[in-house]
Amino acid sequence: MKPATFTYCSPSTIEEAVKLLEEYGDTGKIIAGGQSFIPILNMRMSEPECLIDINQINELNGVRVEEGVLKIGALTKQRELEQSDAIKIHVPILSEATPYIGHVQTRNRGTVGGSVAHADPSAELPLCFLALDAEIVIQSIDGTRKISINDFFITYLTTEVMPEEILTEIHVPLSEHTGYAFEEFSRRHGDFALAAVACILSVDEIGKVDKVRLVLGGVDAIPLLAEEAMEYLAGKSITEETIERAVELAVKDADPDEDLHASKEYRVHMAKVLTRKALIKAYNRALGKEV
Ligand SMILES: Cc1cc2nc3c(=O)[nH]c(=O)nc-3n(C[C@@H](O)[C@H](O)[C@H](O)COP(=O)(O)OP(=O)(O)OC[C@H]3O[C@@H](n4cnc5c(N)ncnc54)[C@H](O)[C@@H]3O)c2cc1C
Repeated sequence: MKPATFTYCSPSTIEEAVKLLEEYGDTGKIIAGGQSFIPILNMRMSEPECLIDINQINELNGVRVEEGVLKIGALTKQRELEQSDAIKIHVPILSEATPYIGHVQTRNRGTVGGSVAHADPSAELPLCFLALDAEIVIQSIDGTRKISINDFFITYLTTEVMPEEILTEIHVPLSEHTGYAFEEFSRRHGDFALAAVACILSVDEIGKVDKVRLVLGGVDAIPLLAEEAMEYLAGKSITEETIERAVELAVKDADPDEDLHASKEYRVHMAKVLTRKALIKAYNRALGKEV
């Protein structure tokens, strides 16, 4: 199928883009990398009156560090994230997770902001940004607002970004001596994950867990922040016993859909296996050990 007819606009500044978004409201849609939206248009699951192509807005591009915060422009390509030295140094979980996103070809087009705004619950970047406790920057003609990623995802493919708004940046607070791990299982390389886990963990001077953020993907309508497991682990040593308990707590609220790729039980089982692996890897990295 081909998309329904639309007007094509290509603003070159954020100001022009938000004016268009305001003008068209519900009937205007942003296109970034098009890797998710073009199929949606072709299947006529969305029939916008105006397609607002943000690819000419240079100010939405790039990665920079400012005052202890890593700022990633929404239009930054996933491939750039994968190859960025700043990301490898400051936020290595993103370097570990990005190669799982589709294929080199899709990562060359697909954008960081597009992945976060699209909000697929199996997508790698939303999981990582939730584990990293990121802030999402959103703009409209009324100005800019920041929202914690903890409050950003509403349900499948639905976020706090309103029709008249554009996601402009993702801010990640930087912290030193932090362990990290990203684990994923899919049937074939490049497929969306059947289950995935992102973990950020730091230890105190005697090796007990100081802070931990643990996020499960593919097991709910949104990336699942495993809060009970996080609370349980804080202040504890990582042992066989604490890991087993944390794994059980992490999947307590998991409620995955069943589809032709996997049953509910299988997804939960994989989430447990991956949570265990991620916790051990992140803990060892926090201790400075090779993994
Ligand atoms: C073969 C294939 C395999 C894939 N595998 C994976 C995978 O394993 N993991 C994964 O995470 N993804 C995967 N994807 C999707 C990924 O490639 C997309 O890049 C991503 O989902 C969307 O990013 P995009 O820039 O292409 O956004 P688009 O497709 O252009 O847009 C997606 C949605 O986000 C909105 N949007 C985009 N940018 C903004 C913005 N700045 N502000 C507000 N709204 C915005 C659009 O309006 C649209 O609703 C795959 C895609 C393909 C084709």
